[in-house]
Amino acid sequence: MTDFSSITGLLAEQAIELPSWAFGNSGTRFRVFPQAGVPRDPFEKITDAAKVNELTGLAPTVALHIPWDKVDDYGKLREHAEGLGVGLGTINSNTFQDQAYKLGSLASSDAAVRRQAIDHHFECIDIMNRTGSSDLKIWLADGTNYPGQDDMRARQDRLADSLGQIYARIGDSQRLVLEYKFFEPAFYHTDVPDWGTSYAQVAALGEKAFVCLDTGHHAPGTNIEFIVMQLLRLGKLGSFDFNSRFYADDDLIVGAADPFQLFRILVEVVRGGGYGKDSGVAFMLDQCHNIEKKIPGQIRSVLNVQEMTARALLIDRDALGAAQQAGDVLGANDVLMDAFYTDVRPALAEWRESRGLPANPMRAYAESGYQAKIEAERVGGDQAGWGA
Ligand code: LRH
Ligand code: MN
Ligand code: MN
Repeated sequence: MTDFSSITGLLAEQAIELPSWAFGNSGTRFRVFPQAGVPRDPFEKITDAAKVNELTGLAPTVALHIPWDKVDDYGKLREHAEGLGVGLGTINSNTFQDQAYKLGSLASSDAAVRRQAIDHHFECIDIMNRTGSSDLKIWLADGTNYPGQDDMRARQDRLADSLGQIYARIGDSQRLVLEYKFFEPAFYHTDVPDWGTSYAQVAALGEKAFVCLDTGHHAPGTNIEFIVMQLLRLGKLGSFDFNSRFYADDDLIVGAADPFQLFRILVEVVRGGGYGKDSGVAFMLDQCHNIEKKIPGQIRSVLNVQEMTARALLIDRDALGAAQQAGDVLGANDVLMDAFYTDVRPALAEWRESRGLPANPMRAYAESGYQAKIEAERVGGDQAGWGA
């Protein structure tokens, strides 16, 4: 197996964007459980995200969701972030909460509704220009609940037209990433249900448009690493929304439900050139911590990604290639599993310390007194967005 010391340079390049909404109150459609100490505004969400970065060195940017993170002065928000050593990242649009979008947004049959949704994206691009963000992430709740409810083909055409108008505003150093999800909130058909549809739409837009793969957005049993391989092969994997799930879009801590799947995904990321600061593939979390505390939830998440990345980087690629070439079925599988079963935690702890980071960021947070401080100081924390 590859030696740990030979992968630290690559590990040092790891950057995982945190979602601002992970720090706010959240829940399911049955119940939101408010927690003490949650942020009262976008500034405090960024303060918490910066804490995660301070203790892990892994999370240099924070994704915003508009309008959840709407502020009067984005320059001030940016300064606040930069003062804490982090930057503002992806801008996520939201066309799933306004009543106007009941029957869809960019794919709606109502031209006025499409106009409203397109204008919302123009506003998001204006915000990106002020925050210095490079990615506009679009996820659409568009779809239908009943067969025959609307013309699926016409919806696809309207979607293409709306996306084209938004794409025309994307700056030279900006990107549009289109996220797919197989169902929910629409239950019969969804307008961007899978990677193929997202790929078809972004390929038609041009070279600044990419696919976003949210790991929780597939049917059970889907081979997600195959999709990762294919999108990298096609040069269209723009970003990940990492989380884990047992059943549907559970938004649990990444690597919690199926660590082996996370490993297999990262193996394909590394294999396909999707890892590293110049890869063009953005790593993000998209999670909610409904019952656990938010900040340690995020720390656990970035550490899980780091641990699995280390294991994926440890694979002896030469031995793997030789076994594959020789048709050695079990030998090739052994090479992969050797890396998967390697406990990288002690080596990572030592390496963190050598870089002035806490060996155990979870413990460092628990001992920092930060949680008690925010619980005492902040009263009336914000919803993550849902049920607000
Ligand atoms: C949709 C989604 C999308 C949204 C986020 C809050 O399920 O994954 O990325 O922006 O949740
Ligand atoms: Mn997502
Ligand atoms: Mn989701």
